[in-house]
Amino acid sequence: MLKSKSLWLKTGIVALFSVGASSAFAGEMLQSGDFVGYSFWLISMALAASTVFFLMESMRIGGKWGTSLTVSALVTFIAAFHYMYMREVWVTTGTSPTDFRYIDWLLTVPLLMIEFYLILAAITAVSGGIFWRLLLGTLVMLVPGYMGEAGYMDQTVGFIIGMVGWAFILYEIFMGEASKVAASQASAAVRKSYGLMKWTVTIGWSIYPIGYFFGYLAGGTDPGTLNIVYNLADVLNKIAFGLFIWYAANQETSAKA
Ligand SMILES: *C/C=C(C)/C=C/C=C(C)/C=C/C1=C(C)CCCC1(C)C
Repeated sequence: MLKSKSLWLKTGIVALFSVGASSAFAGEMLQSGDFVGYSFWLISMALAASTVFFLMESMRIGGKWGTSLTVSALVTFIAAFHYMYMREVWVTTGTSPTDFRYIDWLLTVPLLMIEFYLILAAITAVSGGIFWRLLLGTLVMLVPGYMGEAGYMDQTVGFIIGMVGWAFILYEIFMGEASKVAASQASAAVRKSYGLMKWTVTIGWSIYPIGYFFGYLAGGTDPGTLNIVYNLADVLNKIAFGLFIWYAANQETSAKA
């Protein structure tokens, strides 16, 4: 069992890197001095490396925490791929890879929301309603945001509806059922990681609507600045977010061993 699992893991990792490498050489090369391009490169590699780490740790730790770590690996895996394509768009056209960003968000943000459900489900019985409400909030936040950025909807209206979706998510994790379960039933380690995740969704996530606001509603920013800011935000919101879960998983399981 373990042998075949690690074989799959190794095959997957090799596949990831070969796709990464082939996409890296497909088009224009990175130009010296292109700092936005550098940030796409650095972060795509950091995401790929994080994927390997989360997968290995999910196998080592296993059980219910293994699932949370696998989901963290899926987030960084999906993002690593998108970063390779986004880098390509940036390096060849010098424009924002908006479509790739939103496709990435549409997949990774619901997975990040599942994590709130999973870390609570690892310690106690929780209702699926937590997950469904967070998913609903995600869609209300992202779909109008995309429609605004891509010109299918008025940019201000898209922004306002998106903000309502985000507020709904924040309500659930600060005052809703999820927060009550975390406060009453979680161990110290889970409470700590829940708190870090909650503040990431508040402060780390605020970078995207601020970028949207300055980029579209307040006169416009240059696409280079906007992309560096989004890229750095993803390091916190995808890699560090996964590490917060890893912290709880590690504490909980080593406390028992
Ligand atoms: C890994 C990617 C993440 C965590 C992306 C998060 C994206 C957001 C929090 C986007 C939020 C937006 C609003 C709150 C208002 C409308 C515009 C958006 C979509 C940029």
